[in-house]
Order: sequence, then structure tokens, then C-alpha cells
Amino acid sequence: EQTIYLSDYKEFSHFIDGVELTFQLSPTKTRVKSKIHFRPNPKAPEQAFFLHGEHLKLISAHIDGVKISPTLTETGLTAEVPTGPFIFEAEVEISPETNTALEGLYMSNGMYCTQCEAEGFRKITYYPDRPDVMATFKVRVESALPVLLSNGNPGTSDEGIAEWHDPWPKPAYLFALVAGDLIAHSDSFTTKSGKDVALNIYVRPGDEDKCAFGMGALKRSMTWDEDVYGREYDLDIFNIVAVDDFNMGAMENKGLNIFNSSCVLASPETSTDANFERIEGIIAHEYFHNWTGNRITCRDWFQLCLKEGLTVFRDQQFTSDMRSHAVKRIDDVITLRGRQFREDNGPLAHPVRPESFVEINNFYTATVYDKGAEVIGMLKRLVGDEDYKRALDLYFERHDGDAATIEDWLKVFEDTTGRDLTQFSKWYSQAGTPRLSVAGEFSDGTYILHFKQATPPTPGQPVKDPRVIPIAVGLLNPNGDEVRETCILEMTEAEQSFRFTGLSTKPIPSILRAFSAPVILERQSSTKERAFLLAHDTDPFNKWEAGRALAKETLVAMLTADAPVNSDFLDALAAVLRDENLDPAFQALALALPSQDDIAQTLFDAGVTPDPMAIYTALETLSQSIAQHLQDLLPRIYAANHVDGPFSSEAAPAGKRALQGAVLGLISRLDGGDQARAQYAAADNMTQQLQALACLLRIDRGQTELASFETQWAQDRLVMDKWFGLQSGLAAPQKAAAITETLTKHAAFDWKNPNRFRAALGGLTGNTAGFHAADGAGYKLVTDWLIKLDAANPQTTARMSTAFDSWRRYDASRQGQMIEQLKRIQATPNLSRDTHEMVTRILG
Ligand code: DPP
Ligand code: ZN
Repeated sequence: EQTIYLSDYKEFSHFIDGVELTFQLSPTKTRVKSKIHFRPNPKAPEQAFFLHGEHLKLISAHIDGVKISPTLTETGLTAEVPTGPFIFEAEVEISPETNTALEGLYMSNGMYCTQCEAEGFRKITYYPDRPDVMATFKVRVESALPVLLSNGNPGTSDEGIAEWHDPWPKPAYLFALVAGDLIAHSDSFTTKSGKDVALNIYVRPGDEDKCAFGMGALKRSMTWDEDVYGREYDLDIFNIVAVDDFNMGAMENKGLNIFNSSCVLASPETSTDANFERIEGIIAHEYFHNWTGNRITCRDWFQLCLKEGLTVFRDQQFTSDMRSHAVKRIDDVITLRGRQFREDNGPLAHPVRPESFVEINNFYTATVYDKGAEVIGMLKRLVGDEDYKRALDLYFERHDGDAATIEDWLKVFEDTTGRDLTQFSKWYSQAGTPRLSVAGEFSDGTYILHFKQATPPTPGQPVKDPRVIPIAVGLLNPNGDEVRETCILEMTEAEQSFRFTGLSTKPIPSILRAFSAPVILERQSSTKERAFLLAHDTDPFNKWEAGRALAKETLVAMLTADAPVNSDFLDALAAVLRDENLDPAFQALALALPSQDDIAQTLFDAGVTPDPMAIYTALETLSQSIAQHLQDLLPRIYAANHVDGPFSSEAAPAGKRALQGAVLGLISRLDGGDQARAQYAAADNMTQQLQALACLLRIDRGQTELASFETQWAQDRLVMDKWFGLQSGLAAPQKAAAITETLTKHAAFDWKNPNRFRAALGGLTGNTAGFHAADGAGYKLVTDWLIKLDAANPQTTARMSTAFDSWRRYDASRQGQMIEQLKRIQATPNLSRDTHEMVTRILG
């Protein structure tokens, strides 16, 4: 196992002036012929000529037409090469059908497809498989299958043959090939400068009625990127292909995006509102990569956040513009805290730009993606919208065609604004979530906020320097009027104070508005003040945050001091529900309680060992109290948010359905599920059908509905994923492992399909009290399956092993059991490099 270091970067020995590839497709004996035009790179340090290649059967190799016998190893090929330019040719044989890892060229339901990011191209042919080697590709595909696709623009095609030419130099990780019996949903787009682009979404027969929404999302993305970032599309054609077996969400291959079918196929009957929003966001994300990722790519994989952080930031902006800024920000912060804060506060903590790795696939993380996006949000807040725009224009102008670094990225901001970003760059190099504590002081019309920041140690980084933290603050007076509009306090020291003068009364501060930095804000506050902010804060994020803090404080008091449910919190919730000026989507978010995992981490941070079952019970008790307290209000809100007419996935009706669903959850606790059964029976869309089923499962009912759901949707694999996930995810804690085990014996449990595996087993790991059940049945079941999956699919196994990363939080018995299971994984013969690295880091 070899560790790769950022500091070891060196340029490749050669440039590539062009690549020609021919694929003769066959399930177990695909032939790949390559012709690569190499030219020496005079700046590169002395090195042997090396091409990556794994699991390839070399048939022949030639240099300038002369047959050679290169030296082959597990990882590639070395050869003596001429000192000047030369042509390297190879023919290799590969077996897509037996490729269950879903990296390189593989088969899914009879179709051929590829996944090359990060290092999958080396499983297709011998090549310098690194992002800083960019080349133009000509591809010829030979197969009897009707649809044959690759990157770029189509060339000549004939019976059984298709040629594609990609004029834009690209790294191998953006290569793609698809062949199959597929149906196109077609449309077109005219760019701002008048260029016509053909658009297609290719799907398997039977899915063609689920493409229209994705196509609309694609066109909205293309328009938005022109309007907001001035970026136009640059080929004659843009293709999307839906694939059922896929490790990730989707992949931005140049001109040929490949999608997990769950992230592109949509219809009202089979997709929830959340699915629609996610699909729109992912289509946008992959499309936006065309500029932030493809035209400007990464020099090496340590720079992954260069493209991912920026592209996540862009897709978040897009979704905000399409839907609601306030709701999107709250959703994003919930995700950030749930995934990234957990990562950043455990054994897998790493900087946004890591400095070493064993397996790069293990670094497609919430930290690289979501914290990477937060860092860009902070930069934008610090420099302002105008300078952000100017910096981005300069970035595209200066680096188009480059394989760039984070230094390049920061330099455009420095050059645009004259700022020194040395300290800011610590956000890229230091792991861990800063704790920001604050105390306020008022006298003689002056209000002073005293801030302190500190970041706990993370693996390999015992000591942290202060960061630049943009703290958005507004001040309210006791009547709820805003007496100071939002301003950005720029904190750079470990301790720093900021003063506001000329105030007539002691203000109520609203701190870290819009969640202006990815930190944990520690602030002593009274229930009264939180309830005041929940009622009056003009910043929608902090308004929500006040309610969330109240919920957390109530739960913590219930768990640590045997306190009763705080009635001020219940009254505050009632006020939110009664406020007819509020967006229903916001009200739904305000009604939602923090996750079990969130409470566990909160207790752990406070020095209390969390008891998963007690947390589950406290949440149940609190939900029951909320239901009882709001009893009279619930039927009215439910009825008032009924959406009539044909289904629309837009934000307004989706928000009403979200509120209705939240209210239905509470009503179900009072009526034994009658209303939910009625909603289930009447539902003509998946959002309401699934909501009702979930409400029933949460109160341990719904067996009849589960069975009828299965009968109704047995033929729809994406809907059946929901059926699997809901049962393991919502099972009562004592039963969760047993129910999941039964699911794994179901005829439709196709464990090699990542979506199905994640639905069933990921449902269990997301069911916190169920996974952590005291008898260890959850740990054992998940481990058994991870060990089994690792032999077929290392990437998904490694990803899912993170379920164990919170082991240090828990009591000695649970710790012991989790360590035992982690060691059992670690000791598995032939364990993949992916999973071995993860388990080793988790054990620490
Ligand atoms: N680059 C992909 C994405 O994030 C994942 N491999 O879009
Ligand atoms: Zn991406």
C-alpha cells in the first residue's frame, strides 16, 4: 500500500498531441486499440517512461510501428522510448462483463458504459492516467448494439460503427463510452451566441417517459450558466445516459454525462419532491462541470476541491435561484452538519485539500465537496459579489485549458482584489470545524461582541492556527425591529471584539446569519431570546436556527437532567405554524427535529456519552408532545396546504406538500394512522404516497400498505429502492437489524447494484438507534455485508464503512463491538486498498 503525497508532484515526461482509440466491444473479450502521439515535455524532471494500466491483457505494443516488449507490472508499463516525439500503439483485451467494481469499462443490464474518474481509465488501456495530461481524442466504437456514444462531436457512422471526435483537450478521467439498446429523449438548445446544440437523454426502453423533467433541468442549467457566469456550451451535442449500476450520483464526462438512473429519471408517480429537486441539482452540477472541471481541470487529485467545491457552490446557487434561497440554505446547512461536521470531528477528518492519500476514491467526501463549497461562499462574502464576479471572469480567462491548482484559484482573487489570502488559505490546509464562542456586552449605547475561535486537533494536525472567519451579524431591538442591518465582521485573530455604537437599548444579536462560515457557534442564550429570534429574526436562516437551538436544548435537557419538554419551545412552534406569512417549506423545516446523530454528537461534545436508545426515546417523546400541543392546529394546517390540480414539482406546491407531510407525521401520533392511511389510498404522486407510508412505519403500522406498495411497484427498480430503504431506515430500533436481514433475503435484493445495497444497508446505518442497538446485531449485519461487497465493489464498500466512524462517541461496550467488527473487516483476506485505508483510518 503506497501513500501518495501532494509534495511529490512532478510533471509527466511527455505531452500528448492526440489519441485515437478503437473499441471492438464484446462482453468478456473487448479489444481496445490505442494510438497515442507523445512529445517530450522539456520541463519535466528526469523519469522513466511509464503508462498506467491495471487488469489489462496486453496483446501487442508498438513504438513508431516497431513491435516492443515493454516491462509490465501490476500497475502499468515501462518502456524505452525515443528522445523525440513518437507514436505509441497498443492493443489490449478487457472483460467488461465481469467488472463488478464499476470502474473502467463495465456492463449494466446489457449496456456498456464507463466510469473513469478518478483512475478508471487505466483499466481500459495503457495511458498516463493523471489529470494534468490532456489530449484530444478520436474514438471508434464497433458493436452491433444500436446506440454507440463517446465524447465530443459525432463523426461518420455506419452499420455497427460510430466515430466520435472531441476537439477539446481533456484528461483521461473525462473519457466516456456507452453502447446499448437505448432510446433518446431529444431536444435542442440555442446558446447566447446562436449556436445550436442537440440534447439527448438516453435511457433503457420503458424509461422514456421519465426524461422530460431532466431535459428541462438541463436547459435551465444551460441558460443559468450563460446568465450568471457568462459560460456557453462548446460542442454541437450534449448527451446524458442513465445507468442503473453506478457507484456515484453522476459523472461529467465531456459531452457525455453518465448518470446513476436515480439522479436523472423522474415522474410524479415514481419520484418525490425531494427527488425532483435533487435531480435538477445534479443535472446542473454535472453540466456546470463543463467549465469548472473540464475546460479548467485539476493538476492532480489533491486539487479535487478546485472543481468540486466550486461546482457544488454553483449548483447550490442555481437551486437557490430556481427555488428558494432561504430554504436551500437551511437544507444545505443540515446536510453540511450531518455529513461534513461528523467527518470533520472524527477519525476521517482531512483538509479540504488533502496532502496525502492511499486511494483517491476515498476522498470524494463531504469535506472536499460541501466544505469546499462553503469556503467559496466565504470568499464571496469577504470580497463581495462584484469582486467575486470579476475574479471568476479572470479565472476563466486565465486558466481555460489548464490543469490548475488551489494556488491558481486564490491568485485570481488576490489579483482582482489586492487582498492577501495567505491566512484564508488555511481553510484549504487545516482540517477540523472551528468552534466560535461569543459573548455580548452593552453599556452607554455601545454593544460589544467578544469572539473566540479554536479548532480541536484532527488526525495529523494537533495544533491549529486562527482562521479568517466572516461573521454576518445583524442587531434587533426588543420590539423586533432591525436596528443594524447585516454586516460582515471579519475575524482573523484567536480572540477579537467588535463594537456597535449609538444604540438606544440593549440589542438582541443575530449572529452568523445565513450561516456565513462553516463553524460551530457556541453562545449562551435564554429560551426567551431564542424564541424571540424564532419569531422576529429577519434572517431566515437564523430564524430557523433559533428553533433548531431550542429543540436541541430541550432534548439535551431531557437526556441529561430528566427535564420535561420545554413548553416555551412548543409555544414557539405553534406560533410558527400559525404565521400565515411564512413559506410552508420553511414551516416544514421548522417542525423537523434534529437527527439522532446530531444529538449524539452534541452530547459527546458536551462531555456526555450518548445513549442511542435514550436519544431515540427522547425524540419520540418530544414528537408526541409536539403533536399533543398542536393538536387543534394540525387538521387546519393539513387541509390548508392541500395542493389541487395536476402535479407540479415547483417549489411552491412542493413546499405545501412538505408541510402537509410534517403535519401528517404528527397527526399519525394521535389518530393511530387513520389520516395517513387515507392519504396513502388517495395519493396520485410518490411524494404523498411515500410520506403516508413513512408516517405509518414510524408508528409501527403500515404492513398492509407495505405489501400493496411492493405489488404496485415491483417492476420499478428506483421505487423499489425506496421500499427497501424505508423499511430498514424507519424500523423500530430493536427490530432494525432483523428487518434489514430479512430484506437482504428478498428476491429483489440485488446486492451488486449499489443503489439497492445502499437502500437496504444504508437505511440501517442511517437508522442510528437501530444500527447502534446494544446487542450489536446492526454492527454485525453491516459488517457481514461490507465484507461480501468488498470483493465485488471496493468503492461502495469503502464509502459505506464510514458508518463506523463515530465509534469513539459511544460507551465501552459499543466501542468494543465496533472495534471488533472493524478489525474483522481489516483482517479479511484480499481486502481492497479502498476499504483497508478507510478502516485503518477509522480505527486511528
Ligand atoms: N465528478 C463527479 C461529480 O461530483 C463525481 N465523480 O460530479
Ligand atoms: Zn462534481
